[in-house]
Amino acid sequence: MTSRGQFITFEGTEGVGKSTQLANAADTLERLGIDYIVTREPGGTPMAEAIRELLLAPREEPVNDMTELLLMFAARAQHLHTRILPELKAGRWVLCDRFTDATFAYQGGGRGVPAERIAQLESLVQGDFRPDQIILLDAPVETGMTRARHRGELDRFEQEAVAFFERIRQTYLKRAAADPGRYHLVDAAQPLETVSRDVVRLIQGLARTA
Ligand code: Z5A
Repeated sequence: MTSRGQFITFEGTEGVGKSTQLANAADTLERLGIDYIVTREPGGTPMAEAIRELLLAPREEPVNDMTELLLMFAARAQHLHTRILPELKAGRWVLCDRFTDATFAYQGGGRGVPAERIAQLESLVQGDFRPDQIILLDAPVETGMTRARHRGELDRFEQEAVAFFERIRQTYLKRAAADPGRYHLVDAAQPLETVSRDVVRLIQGLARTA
């Protein structure tokens, strides 16, 4: 019987290096001969990617917090049930750039939606399903912003002020402190080679114990 794959998510504020370290983790799994897929939220399927475009596009019309929250979970329901769960069941590891921790951090910490509301939607969409391991890349907000903002036009989230991202960072850190068995805090302010080395070691450790 094929054993279920591991669901590993990468979290953190803007520009901390999630995409870079996800690629590094994928290379590590490749070298270890472990089957995996790489995906992201919001997104990961054609329909969920269409919802991502709706969510990220800057627009004149103010976006209601509940609209944003429900669209995040609509995209997640599609991604989880049509892609993530089948891949895990087939024995592949799933490396995902953001998941529900981002909702607690951005819509909860950032926008101020009560965590209990988010937890209700989490149960509705996911049942008991949660990431096996969460790699939280942490760096001062300005460090990430400086790294990310060479890219030109800012999306709707990137247009927010530093204080918004500060609340997000603190929410992530609190969640990590409350569940140290599942969260792996990586100091993402270090030079790229050092962060990459830390992530390789982490993934190697997870592969040994999976
Ligand atoms: N969102 C939400 O609100 N609620 C939710 O539930 C979910 C998401 C799931 C899209 O996310 C937006 O959706 C996001 C939150 C919201 N908005 N924001 N902000 P996204 O993940 O696609 O967008 P992002 O957070 O803005 O990611 P990013 O800007 O692409 O950053 P990153 O992936 O963390 O960083 P990177 O691309 O790997 O690295 C950025 C640059 O820094 C790049 O040039 C690297 O070469 C460089 N880098 C990386 N590491 C280092 C180190 N250690 N030193 C120096 N330079 C480095």
